[in-house]
Amino acid sequence: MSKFLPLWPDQASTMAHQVDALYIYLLLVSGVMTALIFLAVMLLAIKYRRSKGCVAEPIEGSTLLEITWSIIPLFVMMTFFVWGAVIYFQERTPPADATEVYVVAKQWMWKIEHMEGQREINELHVPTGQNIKLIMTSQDVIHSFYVPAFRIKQDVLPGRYTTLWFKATKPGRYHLFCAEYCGTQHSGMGGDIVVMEPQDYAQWMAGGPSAPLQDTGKQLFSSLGCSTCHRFDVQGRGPNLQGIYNKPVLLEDGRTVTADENYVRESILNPTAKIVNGFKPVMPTFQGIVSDEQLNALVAYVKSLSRPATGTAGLQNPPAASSGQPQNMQVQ
Ligand SMILES: [Cu+2]
Repeated sequence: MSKFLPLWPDQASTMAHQVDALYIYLLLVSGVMTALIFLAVMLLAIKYRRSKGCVAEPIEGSTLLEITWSIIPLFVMMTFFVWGAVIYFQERTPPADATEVYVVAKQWMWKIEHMEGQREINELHVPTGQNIKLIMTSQDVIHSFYVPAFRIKQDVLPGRYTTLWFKATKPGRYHLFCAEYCGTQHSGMGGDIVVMEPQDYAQWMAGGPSAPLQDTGKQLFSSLGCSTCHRFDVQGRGPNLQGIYNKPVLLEDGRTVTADENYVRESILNPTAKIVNGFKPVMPTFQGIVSDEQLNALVAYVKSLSRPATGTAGLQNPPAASSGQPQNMQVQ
């Protein structure tokens, strides 16, 4: 039936069934409640209708009755809240093993950057059965990343990162909408999420010549001169960035913040906003110097410094120090 009368979009993510189940439950409970109230109104109107010779009697309220019909529906309605909150927290908390993809929105397109360096516009290729975490920002106004088939939606804001995650379950093409009115061509700001079988995805991924995002970030880290102060061998003028990602950082003013994506981003664009305890506010801003894409690459690189070493780079020999690049030798 759904082919002729599609009431719901495709269910193509692990979250879709849960959201639909809650929605159906909400409709059912609302329907039953409406019917009960409607029925009571009708029956009472008939039973107590005006008839000849009938004299109205004043009725004292019944506290017990009133409490009963308030408390029981309250608990019934609170199930919406509890169930909704469970789904909300699930949708808000990306699994630790999620593959990260950067999204930059602008009027009027979606720019996608994979960690492997693949770039796409208005298309996002993902494999089935893998958790995908989107790290999103906007170059201009507020947009909203909305994929009905996955039952996910998140505002994409200029000046900060917001995240979203999903696990696609069914190969296919699913429409991506911008769900925040963002200017004249807002309605055209769409795209496709292309969900592929893992082997097809691997093939697609192998087709691109791009360098991994963190390598681009590493190059920027060196060419922008970051590596002269943020050193890995000796204490530089800036904090050593190894192992800081997602860890608490003590600030000069006594606060402790978590070094998440937004913290790293802010520290690049507005370095004096949060000064790490023991350091001087000497770092210049990179606002207007790095693009959002370059910022993503830098963030990806800083995050990579906190990952357990893979391949050639050992922990004692972090990527920048082991790469043979001379930047660590220049200043002493
Ligand atoms: Cu938009």
